[in-house]
Formats: sequence, structure tokens, C-alpha cells
Amino acid sequence: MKLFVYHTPELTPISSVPDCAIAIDVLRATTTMVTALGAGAEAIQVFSDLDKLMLVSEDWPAEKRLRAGERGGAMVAGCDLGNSPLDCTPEVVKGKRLFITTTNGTRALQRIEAAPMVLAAAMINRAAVVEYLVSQSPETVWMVGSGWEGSFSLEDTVCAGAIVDLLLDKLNCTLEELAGNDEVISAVSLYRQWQNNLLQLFHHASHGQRLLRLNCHEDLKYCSQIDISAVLPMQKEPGVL
Ligand code: 3SL
Repeated sequence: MKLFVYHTPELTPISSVPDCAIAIDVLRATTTMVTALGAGAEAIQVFSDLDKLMLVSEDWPAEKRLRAGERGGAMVAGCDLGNSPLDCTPEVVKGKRLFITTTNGTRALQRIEAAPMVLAAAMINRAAVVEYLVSQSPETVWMVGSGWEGSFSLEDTVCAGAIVDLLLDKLNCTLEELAGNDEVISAVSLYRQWQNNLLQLFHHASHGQRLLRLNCHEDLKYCSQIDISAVLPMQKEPGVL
């Protein structure tokens, strides 16, 4: 297995597809997706464009759908939900399809949707991702951070590093054997430096600070937990997990 980390959708190659591609948006889109599916959502359908989301979801029975929209961290007017994983309780999402658009996370998923195996990873389901990779043994794996509007994000990189760290242990191989690019080595170094202080790292991160200004302290706490969910969002058809 060779792993590659790309910090943003924009930095992700367009000339080829890997055997497996993983979108990471720890704050907060992929954490929200894991949580929603864990709470019984029927599926997650992702959109980068809000108008398209509204149009496509119109064809779905109103009692079986939820529209989730986030821009700049805030809920989009006219949607049922924003992008807080804490809103995805069984009472709210069970049996419903979540039609979701977010600033960066849904773009990352769309960027990799042509890969034969597409997963969504967050800190909360890190071990589930690793377990699946070990069981499937894909030859090439891309981990794509969502970043923020084209720039690097600490929280997505540290999550990629957490995945690498556990994979090294499970596969009993060296970092040199696993790493396909330098970003893999820097991601695992970041994780090893902060693994006992993830919440503090998220408080330093620019997007963490943006969310704190929006009073999302509890979201940061929730998203910084590691290995608390066995749910693995997996693409069933392009754009649907
Ligand atoms: O950018 C995204 O996709 C979101 O996860 C951002 S936010 O955490 O909802 O602000």
C-alpha cells in the first residue's frame, strides 16, 4: 500500500485516480457525515452547489429529507440544518437522507468521486478507516484534506497523520514503505506532536478559531475525539454515501 496526502482538493492530481480516495474534513463536514449515518440517516448526498441541492432534493419526499447547508461556518437560510455534528441526533436524522453542501468538505468529496473506493474520514472514525484499509489492501490511497478555500488546514492534516500512525502499527511496516509523498511524513509528525492535545491544536487552527467565534466550542470538543465511532461513510454512487 502507498499513501499520498493532498492538503486541498486543488492540490489533488486530476490526471489519474487511486484505488481508494479518502476525504477528510474534521471541522466539520466529515465528522457530521459519520455522526449522521451513526444516528440512522438513510444516506448522505453531497453537493458543492446550493441551488443544485435545492433542486435535486425537491424530488425526494419532504418527510424523508433534510437539507443541510453551511457557508463560512454558518447555517444557510432555508435549510433545515447547518453543519454541526451535534445536531445529528437520531430524533432528527433517523431514516432521512441528508442533502448537504458545505464550504470545503463537499468539494473534497466531489473532487475524488471518480475513484473506485471513496471514504469519508474524521478523527472520530479514524480506527474504522484504518481497519477497512487493512482488510481491503488497496495499492494506492489518497487522503484529501478539505482545507479552507484552497489553503492548508491543521485539523485535516493531523487526521491524515493519525490514520498513517495507526496503519503503520497494523501493517507492521516502515514509514518509508508506506509514504508516497512528503506530505505523509509531515502529517504523521504533526499527529505525533499533538496526539494528546488535539483539542488544543484545534483551538490554534484558523478554522477552529473561526468556529470559536461562532460559539461552536462543543463542536470542537466533539470533533477532537478519536476512534469513538465505528461508522465508515463509503460512496455507493457518485455523490452519495
Ligand atoms: O468547509 C466545510 O466543509 C465545513 O466543514 C466548514 S464548517 O465547519 O461547517 O464551518
